[in-house]
Amino acid sequence: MSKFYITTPIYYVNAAPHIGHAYTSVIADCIGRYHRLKGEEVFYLTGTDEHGEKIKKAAAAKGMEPQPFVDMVSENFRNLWKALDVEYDYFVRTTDKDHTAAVQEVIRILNEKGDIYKAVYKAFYCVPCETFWTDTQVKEAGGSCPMCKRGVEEVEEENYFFRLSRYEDWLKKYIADNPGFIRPKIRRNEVTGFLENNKLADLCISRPKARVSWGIDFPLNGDYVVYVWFDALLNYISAPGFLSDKEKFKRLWPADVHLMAKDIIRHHAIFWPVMLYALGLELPGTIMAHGWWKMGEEKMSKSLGNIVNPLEVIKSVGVDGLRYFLLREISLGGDGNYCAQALINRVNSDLANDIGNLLHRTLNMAEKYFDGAVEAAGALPEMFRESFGRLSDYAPAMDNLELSAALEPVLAFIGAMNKSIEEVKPWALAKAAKTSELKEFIYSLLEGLRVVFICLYPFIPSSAVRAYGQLGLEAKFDLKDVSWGAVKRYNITKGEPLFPRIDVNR
Ligand code: ME8
Repeated sequence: MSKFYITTPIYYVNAAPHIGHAYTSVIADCIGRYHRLKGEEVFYLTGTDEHGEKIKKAAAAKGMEPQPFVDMVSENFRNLWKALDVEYDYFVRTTDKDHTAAVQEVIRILNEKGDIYKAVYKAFYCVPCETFWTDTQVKEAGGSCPMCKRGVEEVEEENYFFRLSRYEDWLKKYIADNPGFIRPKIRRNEVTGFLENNKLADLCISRPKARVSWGIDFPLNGDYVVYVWFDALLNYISAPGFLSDKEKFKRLWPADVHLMAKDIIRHHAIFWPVMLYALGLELPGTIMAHGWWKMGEEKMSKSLGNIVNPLEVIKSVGVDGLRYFLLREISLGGDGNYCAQALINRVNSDLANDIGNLLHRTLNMAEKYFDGAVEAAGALPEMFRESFGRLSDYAPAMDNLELSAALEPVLAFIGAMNKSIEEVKPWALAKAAKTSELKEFIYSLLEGLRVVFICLYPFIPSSAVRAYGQLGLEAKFDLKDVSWGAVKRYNITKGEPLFPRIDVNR
């Protein structure tokens, strides 16, 4: 059985999750479910990033100690994934014992290889981004953090460094030789441009406890903790068992897809590959950076306070309404503007009018004309030959992480089926007692729906399960069943419409 290993970033627990976090996790869930449809062993890793100054400050602001605070916020993330049907396989927390031990072991290994040294460090630090910047970088950004534009602190202290610079030439060559490693192309160009214009500086991987106390003990010196990003990136190997389960690790590593938003591409496309290479480990298949959900011109972010709570959205459009909107509205890589009206329009048009209505009408007719029992009749009708054929574009698009594009042939087939009802006029066939023609037609709609919900399952899993219940089918989805004529007899159980129209004036 082949495996598929996908990750989301591990999210900071300084505040509750919002639509941006939901976006990444739902994309990863959709891709993971698709690979399960293909019969692969999927390992979907997510989790929370729980160390660093910013977390400690957030805990203090609530009058709490860091550990109970991170326990509480990490739980919020798990609750949201449950509400969003995000089916992960492992939830890593950077305060986990296994993770901590793996981080410390990695530092020992790299130290033995001569990749770690101690030196005085002078730089500017941005607490919200937990990132150091050089004098030039801060000057170029007009005296503030180049990433978030907020104020930075000047820091001068002794620290431990990882010899990133030693691997600069290797990294440049690796990126040049592997065009699919960083995606989309715009991010690949950004990273390549950065490497061409900047000498790769060694990475400061420790923080003195006198300044940052909430972190993993630095194994080479008890007066220090590990830099939060160095700690966090290692979750991708600690969770599949780098130290704790060698067999599992061998089976799962390397990750196939690391998914994240574009703002943390450099950490993943520069620090991370070098860390892995220095450790003698294989590199992940693809580092895929998606765009941002924005509110007007601004990125939706907890620090800007312009966030939308996914749990509130689920209350109005349902879990699959939100999932569908996030996955359909923007193609992976681009930015999107979050707008409640666009969300409602999308749910009403695609889900209620097109998909839900087709299912409901078909089930009504199956019940009315055949008491809900419809036997296999006829081959793939000529009128569906082209649109059904186009479904062969679905899997290549999904394999290539083009989720919104993968939906297009599915929606086109649904459109063709809706149109065929108007053209064939089954009510006229019934009136003329053309029973076999009528049965052939209703069977073809049921078969079409069966196939459509296999393709939609990764996007709207709970609705696909409900639809299968109404079609009288066991909800076992398999990509191999996207073929015509697999079900010999339908015994349908009509239920409530899958997607009631959302009334805007409610
Ligand atoms: O960066 N639009 O954690 P974080 C789209 N702990 N995606 C968004 C978004 C938005 N407006 N806002 C957040 C960290 N995201 C580190 C990661 S990984 C080893 C360490 C999503 O809590 C997106 O996936 O700031 C982004 O990369 C991530 O949340 C940042 O989460």
